[in-house]
Amino acid sequence: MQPALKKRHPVMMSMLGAACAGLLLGSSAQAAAPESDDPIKIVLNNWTSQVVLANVAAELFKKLGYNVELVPSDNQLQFAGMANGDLHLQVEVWEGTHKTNFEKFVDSGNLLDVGAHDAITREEWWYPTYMEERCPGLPDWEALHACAEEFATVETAPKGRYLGGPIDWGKHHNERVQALGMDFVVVNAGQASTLWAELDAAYRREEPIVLFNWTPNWVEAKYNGRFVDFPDFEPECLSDPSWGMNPDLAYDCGAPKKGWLKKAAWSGMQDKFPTALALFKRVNFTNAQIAEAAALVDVDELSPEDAAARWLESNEAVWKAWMEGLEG
Ligand code: TMO
Repeated sequence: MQPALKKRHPVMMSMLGAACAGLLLGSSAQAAAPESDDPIKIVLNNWTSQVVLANVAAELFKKLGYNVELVPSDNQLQFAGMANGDLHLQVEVWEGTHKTNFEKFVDSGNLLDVGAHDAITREEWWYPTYMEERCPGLPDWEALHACAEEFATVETAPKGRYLGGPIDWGKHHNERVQALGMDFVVVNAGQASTLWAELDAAYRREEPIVLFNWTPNWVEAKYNGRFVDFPDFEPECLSDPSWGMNPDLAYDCGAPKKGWLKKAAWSGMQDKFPTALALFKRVNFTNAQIAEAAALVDVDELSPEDAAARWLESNEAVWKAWMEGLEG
């Protein structure tokens, strides 16, 4: 497509639209999108649904005439980047992964909490259901602890191996193992795909495995399994060592069982990309929509870009409602 044509069209339409709105409603017309040709910088993280839905958001902003750029960022450092305007928005802020840094920069005033999705999340240790015969009492964490040796590998024996996610997910699972006195060693996968490769290999042979997983995700549709129940989460568990069953250490609890999923944006979007921000406020994913986005790549093996296109096709009524009244 020719950039010159692509640009002129929305501007002309917006002038017409503004004139009509002014005549009919007597309102002062807001400049229509795109208010700036600078790219909206959308953060990419390192799990599948986030990458697909970041691409979905990019396509929606493009429909409004914006330029976009997808920028990979560290899970914990991204919030400083969005607060200072180097990055502009993030489609999936998970309570169990991001809460501390997200809230720190929202409190600073330069990062917007753009609201919660309908999706309810959980990020926790997870095992295939066939382990329940070998470890009576699961999903309770004390039953897992009692059964630790079942999960031992050459590198962790006699302790069990817990396969955690990439370090930048900031899970503090080592601290949890220490605080709860569990006979487990945390081994971190370098990337999410390692989790799924190891799960698949173990599952096919019904071998022991306990690993990090979350919902919404595609895993629950393909494998039978359950999250481990740890002592219930409360914020004080992380900040106050005296809270919980270990009086000397923090992190003696699980992750939230009904966590939130939010959206974050640079506060400067209000002035620089107001229509894009108005759209982003309406973006609202359900558990099923997020699981679908992940499965398109991890099960159906589409590229993230093709998955985003497919997702837009199968959710057209959903995103068209978000766009209503915002197109020039
Ligand atoms: C943020 N994550 C979905 C990887 O737990």
